[in-house]
Amino acid sequence: MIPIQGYKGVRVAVLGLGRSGMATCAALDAGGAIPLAWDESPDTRATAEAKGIPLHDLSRVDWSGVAALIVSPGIPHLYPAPNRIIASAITAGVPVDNDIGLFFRSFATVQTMEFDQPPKVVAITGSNGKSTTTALLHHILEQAGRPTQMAGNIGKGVLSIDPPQDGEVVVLELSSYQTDLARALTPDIAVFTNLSADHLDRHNGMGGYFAAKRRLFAEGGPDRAVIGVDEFEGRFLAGQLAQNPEDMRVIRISSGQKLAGPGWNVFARKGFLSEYRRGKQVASIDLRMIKGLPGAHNHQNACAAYAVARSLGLAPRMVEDAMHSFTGLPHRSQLVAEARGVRYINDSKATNAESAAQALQAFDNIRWIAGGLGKDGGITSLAPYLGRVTKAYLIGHSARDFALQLGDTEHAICETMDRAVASAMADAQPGDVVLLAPAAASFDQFADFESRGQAFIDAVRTRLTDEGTGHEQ
Ligand code: UMA
Repeated sequence: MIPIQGYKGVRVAVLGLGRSGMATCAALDAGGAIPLAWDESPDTRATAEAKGIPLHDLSRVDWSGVAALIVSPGIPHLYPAPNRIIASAITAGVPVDNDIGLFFRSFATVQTMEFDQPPKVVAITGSNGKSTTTALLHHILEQAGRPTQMAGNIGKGVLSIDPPQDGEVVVLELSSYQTDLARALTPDIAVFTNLSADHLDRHNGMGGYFAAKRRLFAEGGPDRAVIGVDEFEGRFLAGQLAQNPEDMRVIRISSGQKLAGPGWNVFARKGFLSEYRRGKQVASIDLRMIKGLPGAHNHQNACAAYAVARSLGLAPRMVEDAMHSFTGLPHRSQLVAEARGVRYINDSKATNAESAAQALQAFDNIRWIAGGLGKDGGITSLAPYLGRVTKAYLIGHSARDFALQLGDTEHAICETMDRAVASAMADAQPGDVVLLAPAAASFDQFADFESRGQAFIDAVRTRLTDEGTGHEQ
């Protein structure tokens, strides 16, 4: 845990007692502050109380004795409408911050201790790929023997990390909710992967969403910025941050375009990652051979993680070797096993047609396990990718609806995950990919997309173990 500095003996209100709020209360306590903890859900309050957290009703608090209000990322402070407790703190003139702001302030203080190699913080934001980029970079650093921890939007509150060691690299995934409110944002290296419409209600449109992400690169910001330039906003941001086109503090990255500028560029094209500095190629990696990073979207993640690793002084071969042992995030293009030339991929996170499209584009000869609780429009938008599907194995509530939308694509109604895996495995030929990418929510048969993914993993591994074949990943 990172003890919070600067609030010793004073009252600090904490609204929201999920992952970030609980970590914040503990870190404030460790730094000698007096947390006033509250959550608007009675169930969560009961859970917090059971864990020994004293509660303080913030809807009735006298703000005059409160130094700051720390807010969880899921609670709106401005749009679509400010939460009423946050609004009352703002009206009373109380500073509103979040765990990310507290982290950067307290981490800077930790760094004044004696270190041969001061710890560094890498912060990764963007609309897509930030979790994979975060996990991949963390994996590369681990493989290279550098001390490293990861936290943030990837599921662990930033204040829960251990105090950093000498030479450590802390890798943080930050969402727009988190960057929007933090009162301190001072990473050593910051990454902007890409931009597409998301969370627009919380940011009052695309302009607000981009502005929230840009805060990570505010004037006087990171020593190095890694910027995806496949959208105009990224090109604009890179241009704003660089003193001139040769400025090596900005690394431009792309998936699909050859970047010919005179600065530092990393791009993936036709399955190859290339690094250019001042117009000269300095390294190349054959990404087609890296099984844990399939598809153009993952090639962009590879470029971003590679650019950061190079900024931290790692050699290209070391990065390439580490990429080979990356198995992906659980439930996102996760390579589960490989047996008799057949790969088994878990993309249970593909809960809608749009994200299933990403998965389908990444492979050929697909034996596609799909279905569940379908969304509006079903899978009609996936027609352009069905040529890659050898056969579909349909499960859950939407199985019959999906069957009607498959056109000429061969299919079987399997109902359950277990039967779908058994049929796909029996039919699969060397070179095939058995892909779970449901294009539907999981709630008809499972508690969440994680348990659905786990059911796929269990079904695959049990069968392979029974057969005595396969390499588990
Ligand atoms: N709450 C209120 N009042 C409200 C709304 C919520 O009191 O008006 C309370 C809820 O009852 C709940 C708590 O606030 O107890 C929830 O806080 P939260 O939603 O911020 O959730 P945390 O558990 O603190 O998790 C947050 C991030 N969640 C969100 O941004 C929604 C997690 O990202 C993150 O991993 C975690 O902090 C640790 O940093 C998740 C996420 O869904 C993965 N992120 C979004 C995304 O990726 O699209 C942005």
